[in-house]
Amino acid sequence: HGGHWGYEDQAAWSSEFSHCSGKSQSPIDIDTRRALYDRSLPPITLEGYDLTDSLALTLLNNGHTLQLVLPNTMRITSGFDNEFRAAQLHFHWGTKEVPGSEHTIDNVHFPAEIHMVHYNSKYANLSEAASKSDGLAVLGGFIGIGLHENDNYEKILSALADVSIEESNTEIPAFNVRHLLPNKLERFYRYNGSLTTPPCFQTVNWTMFNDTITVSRRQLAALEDTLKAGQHQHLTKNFRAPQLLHGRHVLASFT
Ligand code: 1SD
Ligand code: ZN
Repeated sequence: HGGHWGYEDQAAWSSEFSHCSGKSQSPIDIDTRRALYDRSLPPITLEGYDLTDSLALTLLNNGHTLQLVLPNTMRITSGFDNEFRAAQLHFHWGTKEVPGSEHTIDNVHFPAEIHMVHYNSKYANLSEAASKSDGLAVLGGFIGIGLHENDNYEKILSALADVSIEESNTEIPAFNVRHLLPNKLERFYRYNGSLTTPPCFQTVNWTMFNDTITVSRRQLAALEDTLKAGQHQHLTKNFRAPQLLHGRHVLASFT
């Protein structure tokens, strides 16, 4: 733990974490009419995401989010100037009343958001890369409500009760993590931003996929209701408000 912070006092993060008041912060609102189509954005290639259940993955509640630790054999081999390796994925969500995605599309929140955090292969690990200008690439997906259970999300959500207490963890069988992302990876937004949590390092090359992932209402409710932060509080509304662009441009891979 590097200092105490919470989502209730996000306006005060910068008093302890100076980067949080920088000019390239995340999340942002994606104004679809202002996004610039860039035909040269290369398609994203994922290798080693098809994990099998011979491997176990650690799932944990760190008091700020639900996180799945990923093996660094999962790599993004094209789409960026460098190769990136996976470190972890985690979620941001709200309540039944308040949709909790971090990014917004034309000022509208989605119910939840998934982040797959990757670090530049030229660095040894996530913590070394996190402060480097070319250190991180996060792949983000909007999560909405659909009619059907999402069997892939259920591989994580079925273990929620085992990590309801802050700082608890469990092991789950690995699975094809690619299936947590939308089917179509070709349609995405791209911009330069930051970690959305302290210390807010401005080192993230952000990708937000256009297509929404859907889970059932019951599955979303499980995410919203099961985890605790501290002894009595629910872990909920763990999203940061959209930050100013300060002249940044959002690129789109599609028209
Ligand atoms: O919120 C996460 C934080 O938990 C940590 O994983 C960090 C990477 O070290 O990334 C941020 S975020 O920007 O991916 N939300
Ligand atoms: Zn995140």
